[in-house]
Amino acid sequence: MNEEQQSLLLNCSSRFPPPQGVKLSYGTAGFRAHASLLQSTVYRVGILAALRSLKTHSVIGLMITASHNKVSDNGVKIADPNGGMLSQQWEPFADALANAPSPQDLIRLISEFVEKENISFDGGRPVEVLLGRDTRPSGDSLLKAATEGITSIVGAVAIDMGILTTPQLHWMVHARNKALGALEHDYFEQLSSSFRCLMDLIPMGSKSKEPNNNLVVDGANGVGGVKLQILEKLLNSLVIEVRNTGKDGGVLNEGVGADYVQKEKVVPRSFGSNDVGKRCVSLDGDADRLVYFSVPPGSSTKIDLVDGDKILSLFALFIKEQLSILNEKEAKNEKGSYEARLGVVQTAYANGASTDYLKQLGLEVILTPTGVKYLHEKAAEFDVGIYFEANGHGTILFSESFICWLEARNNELCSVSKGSERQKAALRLLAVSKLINQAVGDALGGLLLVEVILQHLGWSIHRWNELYEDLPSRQLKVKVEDRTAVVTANAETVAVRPPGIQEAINSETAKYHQGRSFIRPSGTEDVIRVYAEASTQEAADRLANSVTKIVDQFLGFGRS
Ligand code: NG1
Ligand code: ZN
Repeated sequence: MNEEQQSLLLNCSSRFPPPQGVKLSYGTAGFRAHASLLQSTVYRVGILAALRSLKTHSVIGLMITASHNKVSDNGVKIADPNGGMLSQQWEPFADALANAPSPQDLIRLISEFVEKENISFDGGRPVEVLLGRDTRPSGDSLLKAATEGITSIVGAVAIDMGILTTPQLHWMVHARNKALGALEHDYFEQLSSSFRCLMDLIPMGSKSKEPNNNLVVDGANGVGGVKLQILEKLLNSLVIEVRNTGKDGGVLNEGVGADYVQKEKVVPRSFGSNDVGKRCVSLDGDADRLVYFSVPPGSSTKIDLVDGDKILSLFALFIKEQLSILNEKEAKNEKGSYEARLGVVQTAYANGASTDYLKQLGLEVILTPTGVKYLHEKAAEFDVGIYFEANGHGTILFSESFICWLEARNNELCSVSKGSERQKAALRLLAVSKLINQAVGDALGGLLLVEVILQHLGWSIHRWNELYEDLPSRQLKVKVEDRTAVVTANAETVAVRPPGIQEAINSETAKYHQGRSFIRPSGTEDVIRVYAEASTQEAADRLANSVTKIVDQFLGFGRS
């Protein structure tokens, strides 16, 4: 680093002192904390984004959001050149940067890292970092801190893309690095045109007699509902009522949103007995998650939840059907047929009944630790890899080679059997690959794909929910002195530390029919999470409570 660069960093960073007595960690999805603690962290992540951009000679994204957390929290995460999460190899550097005690330490760290990574500052053309933020009030000043961080690296420029959903920013980074249109308008255009294409390809016979085009959306008082209202105008065929847009005084994620609905299994605010039987969907605060639900007759608060596992199952069913149409009969012996590898990826939070169902479909099911960075990585190993967390975060990844093959196949079929079922299947798969975000889980693309598949199959939300019956489950969280005392293995299904805790959990779980339980430290909150499943709700609740007590005995000082 030359002197100009050093003094620029010194001047800027002294205006962003790190908070005292707080240790920050990049966690499951970037840094998250009370917004008042984050000025310095976001400034430093701005520096990291600029360095990542210099290193990769690509556009990088920086998103300011704390997703489903309280409105008073905020957070920051990086989108890598392919639009995915920051390379895990850079996470230790992110942690070190965020926790460097003084400007001098910060500069030393950066100098060493730049040398080790061979990052050059005189690359000619300036490198770009795209910035986005959700609707949190603290977002504006944090965005300024990020901009200062980016511009304290010579040769890096910050481009503010405004208030966005998290997946929109990831999509833009992905598109820009492929030299494609990467503005918000391009995003809406791609989603709406691929949705219309899929709607046009619905077989006449499968359309239900009374197609239900009405959807009620809980926008979590965040950014997603507002963006969906813009998108709806381009769709022509869906009637979307958005509630909890944040414009009517509601608070972000408070009693609303996908996380609340999935964990509490009750209606969000502004929903109730008048909604019995309607198809409803909840987004989270930054619109990278979605869960569907309906209000059963006679209820005003209880819901029938259709979670991420069921969204995954619906997608898997549809994709599997299209792949088998493509490979049908005469196609088998034709030159160029392609046995696409379809795989699904879940975490230990996936309901046991969903995993059984997917296996019955003959699918390869892989389990990874929590956090989309792990799921995404595994899904990318397939030609078509579908991943979802039970909480509704997930997407479908298509390999480049499969997309190329599909495009060639479609052209070929166009000339020999235009309009055939096989050509339509190829077109549908191509449209799905454009509708569903290839960078990260996206509630808007996910919602449109669910809607089109339900229409394709002629299914109501009830029919969809009957794919399999969820095993009753319960999630709790336990506040402990040191959550890092819990260390897990086997995709978080086993706690290997503290010694003896897994044995205690096992002997408790063995008392329950269809019992399953595991614990893990949260990557976004200072808690240990407890998950329990059993044959009845009462039993799942009891098992979760007993495991909570075990955690307390081994580690804790109280439960929330
Ligand atoms: P943690 O706090 O590590 O459990 C939560 C979710 C993850 C993921 C991240 C990021 C659960 C149990 N965990 O992580 O699945 O979505 O937030 O938002 O829902
Ligand atoms: Zn989110």
